[in-house]
Amino acid sequence: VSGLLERLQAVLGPEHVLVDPDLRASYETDWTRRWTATASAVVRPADTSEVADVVRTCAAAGQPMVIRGGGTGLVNGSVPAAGEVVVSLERLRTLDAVDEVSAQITVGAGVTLAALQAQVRPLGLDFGVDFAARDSCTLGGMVATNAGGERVLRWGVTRTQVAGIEAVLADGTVISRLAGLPKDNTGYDLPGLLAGSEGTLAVITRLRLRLVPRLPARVVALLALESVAAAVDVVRRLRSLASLEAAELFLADGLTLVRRHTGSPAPFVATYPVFLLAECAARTDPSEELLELLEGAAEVADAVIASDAPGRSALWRYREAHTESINAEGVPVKLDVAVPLPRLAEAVDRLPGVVAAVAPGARTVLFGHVNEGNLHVNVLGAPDAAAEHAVEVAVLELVAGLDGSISAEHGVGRAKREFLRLSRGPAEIAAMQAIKSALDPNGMLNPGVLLP
Ligand code: 2HG
Ligand code: ZN
Repeated sequence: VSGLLERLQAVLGPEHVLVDPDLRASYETDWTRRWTATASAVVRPADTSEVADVVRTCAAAGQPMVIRGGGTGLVNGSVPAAGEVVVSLERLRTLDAVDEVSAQITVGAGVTLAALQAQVRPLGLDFGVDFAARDSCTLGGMVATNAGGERVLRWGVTRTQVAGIEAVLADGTVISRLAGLPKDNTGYDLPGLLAGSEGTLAVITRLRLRLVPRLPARVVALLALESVAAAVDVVRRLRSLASLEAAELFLADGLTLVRRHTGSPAPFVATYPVFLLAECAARTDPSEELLELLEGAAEVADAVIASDAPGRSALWRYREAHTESINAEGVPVKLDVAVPLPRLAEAVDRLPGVVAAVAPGARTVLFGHVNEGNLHVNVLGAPDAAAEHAVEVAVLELVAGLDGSISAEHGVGRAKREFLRLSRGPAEIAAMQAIKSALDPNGMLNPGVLLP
């Protein structure tokens, strides 16, 4: 290893090869704090050509690498497992000028979502994907994991926003496709393949991204409901509004937890079991069409509406503060599943029971993105590692039995690798393995992530 470190120092400069344990520490875990292991070193290349040098140098030495963006992942996908070199892309922060003619922008993999938003919003444009980790998560990681978030019902997942990619393959060669042509039928869609590949096929270094119009008039409604079935039915009708942009679910116990952690006031005088947060956005004020639709919705027991920015963010805080509020109570088992929308209410109904059966006394907090049938299952207080594993098995088998997915948006990582077979058949897994072997025959990139 020491010869390798010297070569990496020669390539990047000693200040960008971190070997000191204190300097490495923050790169050796993710937002769950559930997984940590030691890296041989953390390297911080500055651009595509330095990434290529790092990959070539490590590959020549047979040294596996873990690729890291903002470190906000939740599935042990960007954490070393056994002495890998962590390749942090945080210095790849170039933000090109917005191409307003095409409504596209080229960015470095290390640009944060918030920095991208700050660059494009003053021009009346926006990025179609948004979620609570925006200040820390990076575009490279978002594309590598095909992140979802809160605007998917309107604009689609991250893969949909990718118009081109530059990436370093496992042997250090560079593929670059950044012209951003919306129509380009010249063979395999490599950017589409790399999106969601979780760093196992190549290191994404630059991205050509599609932008959407920044819709200035917005209204948020927080609705109190008696059941998840009612929430699903309200969302079915809200979809008739072209302005609908988000439809998020949380429950009474999640609200209590968030209020305890944030100090936010109760949104309603009475207590309710289920809450739906809906946002509409348009060029002109969508409040009236939203209110008109809600007046006809008998299931809505109570509602708070906000169209000014502070009022909207106060309502969003109830939903977005779930992750940090849960983390404040302990290290949860985090699962991120999807079921077909007609079965969402059944899933919410059955999940706490299957968890309690294998981890008595544990607390199950459920919230998520209604329209995609996407539920975040956070379980606090499982007594030991065996119980945590039993929780994972129970939840993911229930979800598979409902024709769902074991990962709706966070990805597989190492955390859910053993469960991949619940969502993908043997032929599909073999096809994925063939692609991995073709592009990374020696297993240099993110070993152990995604594939068994
Ligand atoms: C969200 O929707 C994220 O806020 C995180 O996907 C979910 O912490 C979680 O479980
Ligand atoms: Zn989510």
